[in-house]
Amino acid sequence: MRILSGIQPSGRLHVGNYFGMMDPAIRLQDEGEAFYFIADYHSLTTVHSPEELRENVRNVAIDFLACGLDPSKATFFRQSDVPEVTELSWLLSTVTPMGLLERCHSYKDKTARGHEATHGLFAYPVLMAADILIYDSNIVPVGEDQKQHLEVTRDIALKFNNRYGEVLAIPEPRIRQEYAKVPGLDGKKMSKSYGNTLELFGSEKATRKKIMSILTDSTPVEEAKDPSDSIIIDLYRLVASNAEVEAMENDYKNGGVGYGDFKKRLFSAYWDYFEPMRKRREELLADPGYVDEITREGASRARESAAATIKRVREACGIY
Ligand code: AQP
Repeated sequence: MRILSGIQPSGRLHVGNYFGMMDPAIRLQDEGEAFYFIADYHSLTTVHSPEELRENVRNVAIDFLACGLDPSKATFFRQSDVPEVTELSWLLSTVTPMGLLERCHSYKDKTARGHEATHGLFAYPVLMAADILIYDSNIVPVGEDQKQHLEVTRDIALKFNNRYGEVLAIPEPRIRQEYAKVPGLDGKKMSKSYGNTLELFGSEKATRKKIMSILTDSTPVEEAKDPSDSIIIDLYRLVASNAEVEAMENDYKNGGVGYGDFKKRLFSAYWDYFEPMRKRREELLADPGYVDEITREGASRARESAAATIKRVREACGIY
């Protein structure tokens, strides 16, 4: 079984990325042949500074390894180190109906938020289909926001196979429902570009400040509060034990505890949860050559697999 997933170097990774994609991907590396990549071609649609892109790529590599990606089990590489993927993207675009892309929420959402309406942003799902199909992927662990793009990938693969024969494997998304859409500090989907994230490896001071600034209603300390509609509890649930969550829910219902106290508990649970990963990250930061070596080796393995698919696809289309 081939498992594939990618993450954009469009900013610092956050707990939404972690619970939606990184943690499931790390768990799956024991169950099949895992291919995980840093989607730098994709992030060019929103990151326009070369220095920032290089820095982001480096941080994503270090952060993913720190979180538990094991290069002896998973192939880890940069998308752009396998340029065959852009060739496949073109070949796929010749079978992709415009209507399929016009229906995609992500393009509308990003242009509505002020991102430039470029062809790259519009055609993003085709490159994503190529990312997945070029490695004959079976399972793709993603957050809920990528579900539609996975459906587009499947439609494109079926279109291609209808035209040229059974050339491409049809992938399945793997979405962990309980973490499908991690909320940001403002209650909207946590997203690098919304400025509402809880970073995985922010400094202690900045993280505490972010958590303490979560907006709450003005219910006084002594009064009961509603635990069913609380960002603090939603985030706490990600990093605390069931008993701790239950205790916080009871304190909400019983009154007598203020939001400031709940936020302190959230900070402390969050900080403890990522402590081992922070330590591992420090070690990786001290050994930059190691990280480069991992992604270089990963790229060479990924490229072998991509070359075999491209050969098959070219032959199917009549390009020799
Ligand atoms: N809030 C989230 N909850 C659950 N999963 C999430 N993912 C992202 N945000 C959440 C999942 O993380 C993986 C990598 O995402 P990405 O960085 O490649 O792009 P994205 O989904 O667009 O993430 P962002 O933070 O929202 O980035 P920007 O702001 O740059 O667009 C994906 O599997 C995604 O589902």
